[in-house]
Amino acid sequence: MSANSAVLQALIFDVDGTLADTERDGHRPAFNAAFREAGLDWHWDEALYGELLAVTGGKERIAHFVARHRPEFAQRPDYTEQVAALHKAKTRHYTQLAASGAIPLRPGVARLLREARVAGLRLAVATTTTPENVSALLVPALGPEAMARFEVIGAGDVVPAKKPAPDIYLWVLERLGLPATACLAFEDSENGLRASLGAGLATVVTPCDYTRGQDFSGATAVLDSLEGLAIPDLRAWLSAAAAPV
Ligand code: XBP
Ligand code: MG
Repeated sequence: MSANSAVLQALIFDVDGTLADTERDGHRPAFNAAFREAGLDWHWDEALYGELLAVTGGKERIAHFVARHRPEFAQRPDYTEQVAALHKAKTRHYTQLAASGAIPLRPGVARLLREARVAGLRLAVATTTTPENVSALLVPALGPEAMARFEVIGAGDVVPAKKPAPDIYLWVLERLGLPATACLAFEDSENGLRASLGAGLATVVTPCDYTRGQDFSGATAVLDSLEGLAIPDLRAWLSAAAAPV
């Protein structure tokens, strides 16, 4: 083995768009339900939501929408509390949707997680969504032990700067106690890829409906799905990514 070859020790997964089509099946409907419940006339249709996804983080996305489309709402003295309350309600709607089984995992995800565990790879999550959304998605799909499969879960506001900042990946790497060269990241979006590459991680991208067509330059591989992907492929890609050019 050459001094430059890297040994794969951990897989770090983005959640939204990567493990499931959560923006389509969960987040957008949950935002709209929260707006309706609050008596607001806001409705994010698919096209608008596609634009708003440029901003990661639900609270940040609401604030971005207000700045662009409802600037008068930001003048309310309780504006910050209103955004927090809307986001809390949105999370409640999202977790209810997920618990009902309405957000299936993408093809190949459950199998790859299983095979990774059998192969002795460590698993982690790096996401901008809230920790409760992660378990709400994974427990119905993978069973009650789902969360215990992941050694580190980096989620939500544990870092102040969300993707495309690399902070959440750096936070996860530090807790894993591993260098980026021993890990592979899995992402679905340009923002996510910028975050993982910024942390020095070789990254496999599986675009979802909302992110197809984005710029994935720098990715180790861009695939339709994780279906058919085997652990030896991942080991080979990591070695290739670490090899001198
Ligand atoms: C996911 C996001 C999140 C979700 C909403 O990005 O951008 O904001 O849309 O989650 P990534 P919250 O997949 O790159 O992590 O409302 O819970 O913040
Ligand atoms: Mg994503």
